[in-house]
Amino acid sequence: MSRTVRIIGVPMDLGADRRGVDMGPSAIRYGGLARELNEAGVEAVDTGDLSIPRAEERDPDATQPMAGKAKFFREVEETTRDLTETVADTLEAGETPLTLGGDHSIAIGSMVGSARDADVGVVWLDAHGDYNTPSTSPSGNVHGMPLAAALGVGDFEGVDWANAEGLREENVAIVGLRALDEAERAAIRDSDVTAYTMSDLDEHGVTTVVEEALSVATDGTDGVHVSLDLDWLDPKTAPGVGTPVRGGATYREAHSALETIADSDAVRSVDVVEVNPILDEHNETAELAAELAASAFGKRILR
Ligand code: EXY
Ligand code: MN
Ligand code: MN
Ligand code: MN
Repeated sequence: MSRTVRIIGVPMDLGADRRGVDMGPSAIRYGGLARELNEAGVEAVDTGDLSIPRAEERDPDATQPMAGKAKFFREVEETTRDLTETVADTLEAGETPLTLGGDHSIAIGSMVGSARDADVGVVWLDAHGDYNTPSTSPSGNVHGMPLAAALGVGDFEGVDWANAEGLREENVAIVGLRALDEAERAAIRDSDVTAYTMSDLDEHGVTTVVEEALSVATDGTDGVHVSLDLDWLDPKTAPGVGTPVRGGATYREAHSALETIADSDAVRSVDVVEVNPILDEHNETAELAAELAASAFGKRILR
């Protein structure tokens, strides 16, 4: 039986400093997402975009319910609640959610929704750890916090809308890390999250590292949530992102990683985030995002 993938656009830019990432879902669709998914042999249906408030109409500091700083916290909560329902309903209907960002704060909703009625592991492909909390964040930008939020770390403990019920640190693997803030580094080291840096990729190769990450994420779980931040790739290959960091995954490493993930047959839900068309060159980062999503669902040259 072929898989039905439901595309959910989340044009969210309130979790990041650079405007433009809200155009990501359109750019990825324009970059050939539906065609790519069909070539992967899945049926693609498109829900359209969730509605996101405009930054100009909101006060970033209106709600700060905890210590520290988290800009647009109320709006992030609204969007998270909305996406949580959409993702959970999609899974309940027997379909696979593919959430298009938008900034990475949207992954809170996709993880909470995916792990509502199931035990879920996470493979997090990102230059960054996204493990800050409002108290540790140097920027106050929630796109640097989604993993900590979903895992209930620090200030996020007991924040019901942000905590992913069926997700445990032991089943989270970050792959491709190369930029961490000081407090984030300590928090990840103290946690039961497994973190693979770019040096691990250098040393062992992408396939081995991703296979290990998958064994972390599938251990005792019902499936895997894959969160692909395009800044995981090297900025030469994926220039259209708001927080580029040199020394990332190459084009072939990225394809290989997502193909390995598809081979596991464990994919439950997927995010593709942080594509910023304003910073992109000829939509190439958005096209790459579409290609990599298809690889995650099994697209192969000989198929
Ligand atoms: N660690 C930095 C912060 O928390 O502000 C940068 C976070 C960037 C998050 C990106 C998208 O993955
Ligand atoms: Mn990220
Ligand atoms: Mn990132
Ligand atoms: Mn291949």
